[in-house]
Amino acid sequence: MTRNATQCLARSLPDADIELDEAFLETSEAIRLFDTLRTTVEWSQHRVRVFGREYPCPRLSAWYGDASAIYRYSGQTLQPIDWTPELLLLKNRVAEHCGSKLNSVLLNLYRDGSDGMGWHSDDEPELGPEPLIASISIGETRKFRMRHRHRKDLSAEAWWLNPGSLFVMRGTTQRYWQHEVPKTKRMVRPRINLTFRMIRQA
Ligand SMILES: O=C(O)CCC(=O)C(=O)O
Ligand SMILES: [Mn+2]
Repeated sequence: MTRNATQCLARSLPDADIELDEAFLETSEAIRLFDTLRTTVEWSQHRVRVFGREYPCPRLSAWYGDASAIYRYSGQTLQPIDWTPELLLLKNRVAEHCGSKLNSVLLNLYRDGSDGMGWHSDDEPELGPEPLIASISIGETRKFRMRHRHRKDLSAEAWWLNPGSLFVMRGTTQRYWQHEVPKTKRMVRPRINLTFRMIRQA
């Protein structure tokens, strides 16, 4: 789909470079992709290390990509699963849209409102100093929030990420901002998020 002024919403945040395309995927494609990924992706519950203790992440995840895209984060080493045809096609479309090379994708399945992702930045060394993170949402619409890491005078920002949307973060966004997907007490259906990334080996 071609970009136009109504679909591409960029909120200007200091020290950040972000862009939201609310209709990157057609509605029917977003529905079909959700059903395919829900049943074919090798979902597992990753673990996270916090202050030396390990906890199961409140969501299911999967790491796909080129064989070289080994990702170390939160005390774990993720070995990529080989691209499926639909993930590879989607990765190539996103890379072309962003004008950037991408070699991997982290998928997250938020089964209900008790699944979420806490405040963090995607700033692991293998992503490089100014990583591009390109995030597609399908399934339930969930809130996505950002807060500046140092500037307490700035309030947190929130977006509702609709199915089919593409949210892109570039440049210094990860250095200065954190993001989260808060848990919710509302009854919500499952959501899948795909964050395409470029892993650079040291
Ligand atoms: O689910 C989302 O929208 C965000 C996912 C995310 O931040 C991540 O995978 O690092
Ligand atoms: Mn993230």
